[in-house]
Amino acid sequence: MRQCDIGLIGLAVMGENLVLNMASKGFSVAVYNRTTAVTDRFAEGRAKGKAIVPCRTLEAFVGALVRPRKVQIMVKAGAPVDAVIEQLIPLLEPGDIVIDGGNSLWTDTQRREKYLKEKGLHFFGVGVSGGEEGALKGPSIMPGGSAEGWQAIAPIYTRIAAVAEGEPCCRHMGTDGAGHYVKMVHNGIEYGDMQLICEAYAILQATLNPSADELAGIFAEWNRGELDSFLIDITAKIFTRKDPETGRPLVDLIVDKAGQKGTGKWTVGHATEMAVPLSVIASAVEARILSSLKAERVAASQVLPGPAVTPYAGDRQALIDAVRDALYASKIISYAQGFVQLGAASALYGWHLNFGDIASIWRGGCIIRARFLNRITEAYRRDPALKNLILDPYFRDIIVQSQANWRQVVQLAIGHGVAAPAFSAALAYFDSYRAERLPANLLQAQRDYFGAHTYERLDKPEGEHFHTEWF
Ligand code: NBP
Repeated sequence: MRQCDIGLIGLAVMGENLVLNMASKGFSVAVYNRTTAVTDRFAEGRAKGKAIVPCRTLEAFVGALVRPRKVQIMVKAGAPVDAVIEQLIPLLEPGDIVIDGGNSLWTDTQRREKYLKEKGLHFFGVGVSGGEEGALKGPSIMPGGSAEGWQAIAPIYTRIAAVAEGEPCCRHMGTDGAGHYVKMVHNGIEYGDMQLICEAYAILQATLNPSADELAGIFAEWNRGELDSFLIDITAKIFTRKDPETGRPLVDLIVDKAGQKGTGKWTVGHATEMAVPLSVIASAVEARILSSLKAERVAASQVLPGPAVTPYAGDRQALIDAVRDALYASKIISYAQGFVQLGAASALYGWHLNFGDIASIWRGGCIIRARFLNRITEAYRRDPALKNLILDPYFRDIIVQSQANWRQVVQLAIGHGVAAPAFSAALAYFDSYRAERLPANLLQAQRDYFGAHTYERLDKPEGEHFHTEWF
């Protein structure tokens, strides 16, 4: 049997397409799937005539690989990954490399890396973004694992990754769970981006009531500027799609209940655990949860009236431009928060994440690919120790210039009774972060009042604690 460069277990949507991507780049791939019929169907279908070796047992699969063996697992995240690892261990030899390319929780990856290291095996947690099409044509790839293991797998993963401005969208992120963590935050940022776009849409609808064709034009126009990104582009295209049955814009017929798989919640949960404000992404996760309460919302809409609304009488184009500015400023805040989270996790786990590299590998292949990621890379190249993206001169200037429009749009949303939780959270973060003084003095007094938690005083040295008998 031909010795293959790499093997992949799990021939569902992502696995199949990754295998075809690898084969198209000149790598030979052994494949295995728990249900043999799936392997057979693939072998007889899309894999036919390609350097893809279908294997019906794990023994045959492992035997088909060149050493050190590289085995990518692409099965459902969670217990299935552990099950496959357990089956592989007796078949592998020290120095072999196991790669989990699914959306695994980074702490699972850390646990698995430690476990396999004790057995002399390398374990890589590889974040893969881009969905089905990305997997086939070139995803953004975020690998985490040992430097030694990376040497062995780098030629394959940098070759199958998307290419942005001549550079592969794949860099070694750091040890153990670093790759899966970065992928998780990527997904959180994706949640934020999508919610911000939806709020821009909701505000435009409430104030200007544009047609779907007009909305398509607005988003297409935005996509020609700094907002140029995959998500803005597909949004413009979505508005152009007509339902063949009714002739109406398809988007108007889609039920307003959003689903989610969990990576957004993981991102927000760990940010909170590390005391990192992640309000834009948190708002996005909550907005999806609230949207899913459709029956409750419909009932509430009958008994909870909103404000009396006067039609928007201002300049139409000026408002469209203002919404664009509010969207961009809010997006910058969302990324600023996400990168602060990455910094905190990097310090916590000793990953030495390179933020400029991270922004640059998100430029291609993945869902959040966008022109403005270049600006983030530049900001971190200017100052690798940058505490917060909004302190970088480029982003600071944009936010300051957008500020009036941003505030006007949030006020309009509030006045019209339109929920804009992510826009509002972004603006509140900006106003809190730039505040020399917050009302936390009163909060500390309250804590001291009921719990004798003590407080510090502005007129006394830092670190000196005081308590008052309030009653
Ligand atoms: P799924 O997440 O739907 O998993 C299906 C695969 O897992 C099948 O090959 C199935 O084998 C296998 N499997 C299961 Br389920 N339990 C198993 C077990 N105990 N032992 C062995 N194999 C088992 O596939 P997917 O949508 O291709 O996603 C794969 C991974 O990539 C996931 O972690 C996902 O979160 C991640 N991801 C997905 C996307 C996307 O757009 N879909 C994007 C980025 C990342 P069977 O055929 O025998 O049932």
